[in-house]
Amino acid sequence: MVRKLLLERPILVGGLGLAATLSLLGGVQDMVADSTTLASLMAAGAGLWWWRHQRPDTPPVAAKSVTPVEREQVEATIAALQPELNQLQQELTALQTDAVDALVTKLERQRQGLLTELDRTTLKVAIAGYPRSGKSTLQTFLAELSVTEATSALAITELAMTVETSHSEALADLQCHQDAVIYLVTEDLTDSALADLTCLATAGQRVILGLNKQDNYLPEERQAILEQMQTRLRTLPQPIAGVAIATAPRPIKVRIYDESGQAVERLENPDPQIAPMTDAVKHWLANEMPHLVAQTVMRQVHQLRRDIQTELNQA
Ligand SMILES: Nc1nc2c(ncn2[C@@H]2O[C@H](COP(=O)(O)OP(=O)(O)OP(=O)(O)O)[C@@H](O)[C@H]2O)c(=O)[nH]1
Ligand SMILES: [Mg+2]
Repeated sequence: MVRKLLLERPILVGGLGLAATLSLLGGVQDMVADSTTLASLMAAGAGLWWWRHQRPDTPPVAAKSVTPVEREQVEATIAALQPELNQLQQELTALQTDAVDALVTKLERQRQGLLTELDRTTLKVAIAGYPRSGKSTLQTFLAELSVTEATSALAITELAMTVETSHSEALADLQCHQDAVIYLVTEDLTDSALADLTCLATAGQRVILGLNKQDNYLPEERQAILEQMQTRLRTLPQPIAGVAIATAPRPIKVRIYDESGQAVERLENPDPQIAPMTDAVKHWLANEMPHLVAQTVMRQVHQLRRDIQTELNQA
């Protein structure tokens, strides 16, 4: 029965690993699914049908590209903060406010620090996502990458997004302290995740979206979710790539027949499928370091300007 159902769904072949593929093609091995797995597969198939019929495609909006930032622009913007700081010092001195020097010195130190930050040679990448989305598992692989890719260092931070709808603090943290963001989901984009991505894209942050645990889906479902995701990503103010990965695909049970016709069952661990993600990070490291760092520093400059303005408004 199980085998018959599997055979009736040739689309399964691509997603079940080599052992199962052989089983389906040549009858040498047999992929074994228990009744729970089968029920999940059928429920998932029904869910897919429903999902496809309930959700119209989001119409793409005119893409507003984010202007790339050059180092010189950042330096000029940092320099332009000096008169604002001087103005703050004068106003606070005129008001004889306590601790003028301490405040102005602190802000000036931050301003100088931004110039140093432009020379940073470590790429800061955050892995953000909901609980249990595979962030730590992916971090392990990327940490290996930073050892093998000798060009630049890589600093990876895991950032857990809560299941609440607003992530403003986490997003502010990402924008101020990270050069790029890997955003992990394990299902179709929720409105909350799309809001996060919109916020990051609007700030000009480099983001890649990973649909992790792709092994939880049949290939047809996975493709449908990925397409839906990519359609929604095209509505963002700057392009964000969406890729399907599996950082720790669950083991699959295979049945092998020996020469005497005896069946032996064993569990096989499929290889992780993370190449689209590691390729993206390698590309950032090799080709985009100065640009991504300049973008981050520019966001920090804007934050410092807002801080100075706040002090001026309160003076
Ligand atoms: N099926 C499947 N399970 C996965 C995959 N990647 C990770 N997992 C499992 O998901 C669980 C959570 O993985 P973690 O890497 O700890 O996820 P996390 O996002 O760091 O989790 P928290 O830090 O607790 O929020 C573990 O049991 C992993 O084995 C995958 O590609 N497929
Ligand atoms: Mg974790």
